[in-house]
Amino acid sequence: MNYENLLVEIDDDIAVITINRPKALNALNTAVLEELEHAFSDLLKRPQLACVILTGSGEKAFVAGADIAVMQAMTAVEAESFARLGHRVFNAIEAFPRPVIAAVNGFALGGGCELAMACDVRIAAVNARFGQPEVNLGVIPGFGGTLRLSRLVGKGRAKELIFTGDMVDAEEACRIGLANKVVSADQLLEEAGQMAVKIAGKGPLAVTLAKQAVNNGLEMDLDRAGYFEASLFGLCFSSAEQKEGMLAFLEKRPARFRGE
Ligand code: DAK
Repeated sequence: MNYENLLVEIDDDIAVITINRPKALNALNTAVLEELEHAFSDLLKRPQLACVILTGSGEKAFVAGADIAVMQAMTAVEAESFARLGHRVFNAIEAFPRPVIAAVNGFALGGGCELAMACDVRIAAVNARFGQPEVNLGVIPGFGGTLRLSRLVGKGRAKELIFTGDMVDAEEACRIGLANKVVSADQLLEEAGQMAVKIAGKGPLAVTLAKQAVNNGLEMDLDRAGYFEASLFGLCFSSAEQKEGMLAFLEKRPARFRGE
């Protein structure tokens, strides 16, 4: 499938999606959001897929936010529907059954930071900058930033970032839990690829269920989350991969989860 604003490369079991509007620092307009929604829904049709890497084109930006030129003239009704589209797409990425790694290659601001936070893991290039600068524009984060940032870095830090609109660099993002690791810009895709390959070698159902357990468990009280986790743990035992994983351990050999 060809897209106007995305590059999608699929190499066996790993997909790389690159948001490709470098002249506007990959800002998110309706077309980009709809294409992202379509691309992720298309990837659902590939049962062999192990992992997705999401990045931005160019050397400057992952995504510099929602497209300000588009938002500037919106009515309240249009703004609400734009925000709902963003929520729908980001929720689909968060719930995508395979891990999604954000390779943050520069500015991840506003909607760009929110997009990175909808991914499971954020690997930041040294030149990455994260922030929620919406208050500079007279709006609040509209694609889940108030929700996901406070869950990732805690309420106090999230409020500071959202109220001041300040950017943090990659090291600080890593220190506060917004990024998982910092790497040199020229190693970013390599590092993301290595993590994807590592994940691809694990039990695919186990990885999918682990993602569900973490994402859903965080929204439940501990009793319910524990019950949910136990159910998913039980479900693992209905799979061939649990048999293979445990047998391989006992036979002192690497597990073969993908029938190679
Ligand atoms: N939208 C549109 N174009 C953008 C853009 C953006 N977010 N960010 C950059 N660009 C464009 C610039 O206009 C410029 O275009 P030309 O002038 O060349 O045509 C080009 O990208 C290069 O940008 P600069 O010339 O500004 O590059 P610099 O290196 O000088 O600065 C920068 C880079 C990232 C610091 C700067 O571009 C910047 O501050 N950009 C805006 C960052 C920002 O404020 N991001 C947050 C956007 S607000 C909601 C739904 C969603 C949201 C809120 C509410 N509801 C509907 C309720 C989300 C809001 C946001 O994400």
